[in-house]
Amino acid sequence: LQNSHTDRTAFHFQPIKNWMNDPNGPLFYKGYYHLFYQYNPYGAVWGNIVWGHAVSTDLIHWIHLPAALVPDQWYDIKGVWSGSATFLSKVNLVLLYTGWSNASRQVQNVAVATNPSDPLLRSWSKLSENPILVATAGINSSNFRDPTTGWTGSDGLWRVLVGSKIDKNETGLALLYKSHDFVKWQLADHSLHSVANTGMWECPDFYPVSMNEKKGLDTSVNGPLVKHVLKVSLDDKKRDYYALGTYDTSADIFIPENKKIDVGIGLRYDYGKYYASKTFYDDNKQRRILWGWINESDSIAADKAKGWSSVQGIPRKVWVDESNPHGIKQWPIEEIEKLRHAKHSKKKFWLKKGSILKLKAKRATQLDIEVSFDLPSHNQQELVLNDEMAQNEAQINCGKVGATKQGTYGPFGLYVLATKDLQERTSVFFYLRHSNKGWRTLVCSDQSRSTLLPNIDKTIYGSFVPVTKGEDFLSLRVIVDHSIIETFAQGGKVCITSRVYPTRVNDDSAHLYLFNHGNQIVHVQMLAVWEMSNVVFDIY
Ligand code: DQQ
Repeated sequence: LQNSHTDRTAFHFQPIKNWMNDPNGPLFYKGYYHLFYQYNPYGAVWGNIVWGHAVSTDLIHWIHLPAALVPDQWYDIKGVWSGSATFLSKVNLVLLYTGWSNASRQVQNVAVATNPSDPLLRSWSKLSENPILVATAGINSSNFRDPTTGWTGSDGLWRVLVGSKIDKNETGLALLYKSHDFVKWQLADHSLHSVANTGMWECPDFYPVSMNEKKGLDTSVNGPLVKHVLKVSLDDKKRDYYALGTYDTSADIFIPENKKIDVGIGLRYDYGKYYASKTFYDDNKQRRILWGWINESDSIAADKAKGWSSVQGIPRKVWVDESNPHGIKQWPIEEIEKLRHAKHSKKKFWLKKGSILKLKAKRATQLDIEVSFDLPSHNQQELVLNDEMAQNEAQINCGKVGATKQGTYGPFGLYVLATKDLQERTSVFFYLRHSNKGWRTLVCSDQSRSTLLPNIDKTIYGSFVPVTKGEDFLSLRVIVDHSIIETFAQGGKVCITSRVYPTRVNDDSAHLYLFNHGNQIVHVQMLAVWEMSNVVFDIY
């Protein structure tokens, strides 16, 4: 058995070859979106990290540029690690990043765009004052990294966060620094926020969200109809957690809406693979966009053999979930719809118990699928507080059910990247579970039969789905691109990203099915399947 060459994606962001990890400093400037990313120019495993760089006018078609930042100073000679971009003014753009120094310390540095008239931002110069932040008393220089985009407070001072932890009790925290010029910084006497037992907080991200509009907000905006999202990447779990809360500017602290689902112990951006993510404010379309790194589920040996590792998820627009005061919604940016063609759709039909319905799709390795089902009528939904306990329960439940066990309502959903005999298939489905308070909805992404290959992480992912009053449907959007499957349930309230490596599925032989293994008949309100075009990346 062999990984098929079709593992490489057709419309996700990937370098031509080699290793990639975190997205860094995304921004929009003079008509171009810029993506920087952690990149190893010399191999398909982590190491020798530089800032890879690519530009695009639509976030889909990319031009690869030479690396923007490479290790060439004592303070970053072992690696140019993650960081963010900040506009000090419309034409004054800086990057703030972690350097791994010659003495293996983590320090923060600034690079300035040296030719602001170049829309491709090809030249950067590192400040002579670098490093501008070093770990001081009480901070371990091995836990001191990933500065955020800066924002200004009412006092006009710049603020940034740096991820850290307190060693003795594994408290994760976001150190707060202030500056009037982005060069000389002062550590505040308290962190912006901390949560016990969450371990190292990598790649913090902190941004305002509007409570009454889907529009995004620039990073310094605050006010009565504004809440804030604090996201951290938990090194121990390799998962991105967020919380919605209030940013009290006078005290300079973040107050979560609900302490039980505080950062690191509550909601996740994605219940599959998704890490070290970062947002930026897109001035061009007044929205906030989220990028996330999706690593491989196969072995290092397999990555070396194929010569590359990791993809970036399709950028997502994020905004507050109007039906849930604690959560946000995420949806693939609208530009991706330009790749849709050859639509097959069907409306209002029944899926009998036990049915497996083959759907039309010529090239089922590259699809965008939307499907919605009627919410079973006597279904009184119990809303679940998606804390860690609930998350474990969801994952265990999805694992137990798999896509084959029969329940009352479900499992029903999609088999994607399936062979005709269903020996290989990934199942994305709903399953309704009864508890003494009513029904609860689970959404699951089951990789257990995604490939005949051994040595692949085939975890069955799952989460509870908040189905709120007035919602009489259950919906899925699933984007399939060879080895990545991104699921957006209930309009983007819950997301699950999976990596899969089928051996017998290629562009001509991949199949797509709808299935219902529940006891009850299921009504499909709407189904639409689009084939997706390939994207050609250019090299500058
Ligand atoms: N990746 C970077 C670090 C960051 C980690 C190094 C997260 O700056 O903490 O490649 O994946």
